[in-house]
Amino acid sequence: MSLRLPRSRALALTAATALAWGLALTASTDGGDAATRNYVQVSAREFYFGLSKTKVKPGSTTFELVNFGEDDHDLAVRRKGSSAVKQMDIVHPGESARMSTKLRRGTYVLWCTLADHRERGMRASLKVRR
Ligand SMILES: [Cu+2]
Repeated sequence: MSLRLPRSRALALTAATALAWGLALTASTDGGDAATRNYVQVSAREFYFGLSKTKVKPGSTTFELVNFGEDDHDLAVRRKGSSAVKQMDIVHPGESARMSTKLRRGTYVLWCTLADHRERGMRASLKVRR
């Protein structure tokens, strides 16, 4: 059995994380583009992916998958036109996990790789541009 975090606890953690990233962004605004750090929260439910933002600037990006559903989910990310897939481990209900990767200009597709979740709606796209 996996340990289930109460929903409110998961939300509080996520808010704290978002705040920390917000502060990091604020602190590095004078650093120029090299300091670009994106944070995208992906809310997972059956069967839906909700993104905290659908457009980011090129650079290091942290995805945080928060599983608000009742099934296991995961997150895979691929740039359109590329075959390279970045994927995280399974996230159990009530839990969250992060994955960082560097994004370049283009359109990225996000999806859940489990069973037929992608076909059922667990997919989204993210635009990366200046
Ligand atoms: Cu899924």
